[in-house]
Amino acid sequence: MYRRAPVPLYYQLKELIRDKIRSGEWAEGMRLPSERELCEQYGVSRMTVRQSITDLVHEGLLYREQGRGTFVRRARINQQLDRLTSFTEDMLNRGQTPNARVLSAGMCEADSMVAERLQLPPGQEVFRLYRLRTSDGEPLALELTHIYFPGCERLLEEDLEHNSLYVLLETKYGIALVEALQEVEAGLAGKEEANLLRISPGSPVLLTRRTTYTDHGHPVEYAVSTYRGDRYTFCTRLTREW
Ligand code: 16G
Repeated sequence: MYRRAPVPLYYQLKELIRDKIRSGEWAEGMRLPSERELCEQYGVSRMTVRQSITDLVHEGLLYREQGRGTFVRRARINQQLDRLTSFTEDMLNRGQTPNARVLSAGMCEADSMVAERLQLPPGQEVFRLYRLRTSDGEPLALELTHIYFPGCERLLEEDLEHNSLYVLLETKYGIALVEALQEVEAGLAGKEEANLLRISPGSPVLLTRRTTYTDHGHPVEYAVSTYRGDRYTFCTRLTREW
């Protein structure tokens, strides 16, 4: 710590902690030394330690557990937004084990939003699937998807807990998924969602709406997903056109 540096002490300590996490010296799930220990170790006041830690909790690098202490959070999931991938692919690419819990599955009448996105007349019967997506046992997202193609009711017989929806569509139903339009918006978790995602009600979430098209430009899927705001970072590469 450099007392004379123009950078405030709390900021220096924060960056020091960030480096320890980045380098892996402080591993995922590790409990931080107590406030008192940190004060002694770095020769700073309790206020300074508190401010650095609070900042890092807000940034999502650390989390507090009542009565247990402060811990290093698991690394966020960096989701690239330049390729059309499924949840299963994303998690397998990270070396993790994806899973799905089907909360409901059935045929329903398309409401005006679903009908518009899938370019169908309102009231058309579509397949509706609501799943909780987990990876290595950790709940990450809720996905509510609507699928339409002639004969989509056959999806009712599929095991969507153990199969990837995209793999089924592409291999068994011969539907080539080629592109999607996706929007991302900020939101807050409702009580039920929070419960399923194991976060506190009112926590920030990332709401995404995806319309997926076949090679003939027909929309086949309209999905609304709720991602945990504390676990996801969406990244995209931007190139400048001259
Ligand atoms: C992704 C998609 C979702 C799709 C699902 C299929 C978003 C942002 N992403 O999560 O639309 O239904 O993958 O996953 O909505 P699966 O092939 O693993 O079942």
